[in-house]
Amino acid sequence: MALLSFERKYRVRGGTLIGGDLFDFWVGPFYVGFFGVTTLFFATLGTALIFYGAALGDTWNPWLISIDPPDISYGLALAPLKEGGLWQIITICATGAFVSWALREVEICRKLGIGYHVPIAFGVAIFAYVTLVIIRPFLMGAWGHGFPYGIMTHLDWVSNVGYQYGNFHYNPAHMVAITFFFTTTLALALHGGAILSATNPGGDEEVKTPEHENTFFRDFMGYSIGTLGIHRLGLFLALNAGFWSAVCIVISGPFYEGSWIEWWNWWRNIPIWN
Ligand code: UQ2
Repeated sequence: MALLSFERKYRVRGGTLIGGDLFDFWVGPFYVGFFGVTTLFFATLGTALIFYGAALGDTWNPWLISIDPPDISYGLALAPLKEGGLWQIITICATGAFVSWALREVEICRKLGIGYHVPIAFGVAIFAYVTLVIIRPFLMGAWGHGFPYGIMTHLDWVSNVGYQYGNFHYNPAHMVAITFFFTTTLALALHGGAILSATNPGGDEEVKTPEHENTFFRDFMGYSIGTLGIHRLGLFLALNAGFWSAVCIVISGPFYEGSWIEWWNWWRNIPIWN
């Protein structure tokens, strides 16, 4: 189908999740939709509040600006704006914008008649963020357990919380998450290399086909996962990286308060060699 007739077939009303025809139109290349409007609302309000919070602080150095969550003593209550209330509203805006963005992706998928793989993938990233600033603080009984919104301060938070549980590198879910992150980069490097080598072979060589990609990996390691399979594997690896990151932080505090170094004593205590 030519691009223009494809556009005519696809750029029609319908497929919305809410509100029927409300905002069911495009602005230039961008689909708007109900969730485009809610994204814009939350993102604009959240960004404005970040600038307001920065103006209340004592620096405009971008590296040092920080919007901090409330003190632990506020528990799960709303805090005054300047005492962490801004952080609370900004967290609502961020979550609202991310979820709106995912639902706008869903509406576009429905219009196109494609699967929901992209919004589901984005949903796992949202889940990791929500675990850090909503689920874990809620389970621990205070919004103050969320991380501060600042370039340096969020790094300090990660470091402090990591060592509060001994050393996060001994956290088994952290180990699994890191392994998935690394394997994701390995798979994408292999895949990117495979695609570029076949489509852009250099010299006067003609463009090659997926058979060449399959044959390379069969000659090389006796196995080719296939052109569809490599994308399934890539999505699987990347989603697991985000998922196990969320698991590794949500078990630290709500379900285990000790040191992850000592956690491994269960292994030394197995009766066979104890
Ligand atoms: C492949 C294939 C591709 C690829 C890649 C492979 C034709 C163009 C990269 C090879 C990948 C394999 C065998 C899986 C490796 C496993 C891990 C955990 C990294 O076979 O099919 O399509 O891009």
